[in-house]
Amino acid sequence: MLAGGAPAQAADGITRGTTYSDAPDSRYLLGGDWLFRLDAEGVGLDQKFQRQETTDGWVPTAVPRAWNAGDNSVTSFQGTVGWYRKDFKLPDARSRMNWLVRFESVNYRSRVWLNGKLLGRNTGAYLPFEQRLPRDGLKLRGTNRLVVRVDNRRLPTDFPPSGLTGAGDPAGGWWNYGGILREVYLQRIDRIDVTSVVVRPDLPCSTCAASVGIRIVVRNYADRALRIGIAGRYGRQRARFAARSVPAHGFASFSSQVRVAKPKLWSPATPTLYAARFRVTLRGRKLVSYRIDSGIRSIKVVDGRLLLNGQKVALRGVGVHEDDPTTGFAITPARRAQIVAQAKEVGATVIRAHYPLHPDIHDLADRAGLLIWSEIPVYAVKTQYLKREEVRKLAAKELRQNIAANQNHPSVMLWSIGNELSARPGPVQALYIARAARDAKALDPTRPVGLAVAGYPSAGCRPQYASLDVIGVNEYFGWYPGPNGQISDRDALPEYLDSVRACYPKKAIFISEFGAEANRDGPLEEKGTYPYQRDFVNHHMGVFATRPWLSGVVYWALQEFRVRPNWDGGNPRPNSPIHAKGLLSFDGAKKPAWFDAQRLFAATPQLAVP
Ligand code: GCB
Repeated sequence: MLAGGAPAQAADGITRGTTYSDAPDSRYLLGGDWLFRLDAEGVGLDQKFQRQETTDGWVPTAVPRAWNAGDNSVTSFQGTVGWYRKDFKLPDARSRMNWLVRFESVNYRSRVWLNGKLLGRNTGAYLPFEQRLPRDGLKLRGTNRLVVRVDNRRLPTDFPPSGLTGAGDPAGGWWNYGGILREVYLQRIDRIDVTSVVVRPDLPCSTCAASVGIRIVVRNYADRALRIGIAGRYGRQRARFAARSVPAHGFASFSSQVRVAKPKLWSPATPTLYAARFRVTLRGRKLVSYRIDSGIRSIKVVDGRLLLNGQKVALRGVGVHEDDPTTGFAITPARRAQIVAQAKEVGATVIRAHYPLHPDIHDLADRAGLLIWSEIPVYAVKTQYLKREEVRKLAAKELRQNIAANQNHPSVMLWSIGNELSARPGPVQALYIARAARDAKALDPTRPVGLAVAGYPSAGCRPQYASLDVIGVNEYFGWYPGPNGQISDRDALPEYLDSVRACYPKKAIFISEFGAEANRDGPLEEKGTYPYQRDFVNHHMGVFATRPWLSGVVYWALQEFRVRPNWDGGNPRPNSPIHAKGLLSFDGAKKPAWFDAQRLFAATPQLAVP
């Protein structure tokens, strides 16, 4: 799947190209052999693992790799420190080149050194970050040593936060896999780096011409100003950019507008993509090229409904986790393709996760016609922590980074700012929501902003949700009791849903979760059995079908995944740490309810509904 044009260079497992689009052609996968060292005693910094030249104490590993995949112990979940190391030679020794190292996802806190020198730190998984490799410390021809210290001990101020369940077990919604969970790339910079490309189609009406706004920001790494040109195309049309001078060590922004007279619209039914290609040139010679697969469609909330290309939708879909029994969250390209294929097979038009998905999944969803509910892992953060300025700052940063990383994908349907914060929000959450919605709109006015909330009748109508376009209701009526048993009875669901609608008539409402655990055969009346899960799916889907104002419904989840030690998920006979609400078992077998969901999804008109 590597694409980037140039022949692969195998030295040190470094190959040119990225697995995904929305990237320059100057990235090199930093694959091959890496080294790893667990540091449970926390002695690495004192013993200077970052400076160690020998390989004593290090064991071979590959990257991505979660060091605790398959270890279901409490200690594993609580996290520890691990070190990764890559000894490598640059794939191009020309001295005019600058280099960055790019990490797609490291869980959770990381520090990066090159040849013993600290380059920087990062906090938070699921979003990419880059560190510049300084010219003075970098060997053009010799062996360089990249060392990454990863600390995945969870704090209550992290996303997701640490905490304790009522029973005293560590809390959390998915397994705390430590390590470098997604790919690492080297990026070569031939004087000019493309720091961002935004391709934003605007479709005023479904039969209108589209106007595609393109903005490219570049940074000049050279000591003198450079006058550069950009040649671009969008589909079969040219995108023209005026040549400009970029100041030495400075930035410049290039803009263009392309009109597509009769666009072929992107939708789950017809996921048409337009190839956007850009070539940055200096005196006619190419420095770097960049590719994006774009799609023309509009997504808006109007009068309480989500409109795709001006038409109402009643989406059906599934929640996903990037989990795998063997690799944990460091999933392979084949596994990513499988997740998307399975979502399609069950008949989904939308998928949801609690964190930004891998860039490959975004690409696959663009091509397969799956919308993505794109969420940052601001998951069940307690108000006492959300109150802290530094927590809200990190959340705002993750939202910004998610938009920056994923906004060019037509599959991304909305920006979700979190999941299950307090169900009875007060001023702290109100402030968080208002600022997040404002920030998201400023960065990307073309997408709605949403939040997933725990569906409890006692929550009432909340003015704190005013600035949201979309409310996702996590609905477990008849499965969990909820506070004071208020959701024990599934017959209370219709009235509850209608009350939510009455509270928020102008917002689009989703069921962002509903589900029941099933890990065995047994009687229909018994929670945790396959018949119970089938009945649950049929009953709830039946209620949703009589609520045509629902813009979408997401079953939680497509497949089983690891949650946390002593997870029971409401199942009287749990198989901890496995979350068993999946329609597929962890090893991929279809449960009976899979076929119900598939049939009911297929029976629901999801797009262009009246
Ligand atoms: C929720 C969470 C989700 C859990 C689910 C459950 O509300 O958002 O992460 O997996 O409930 O099964 O309890």
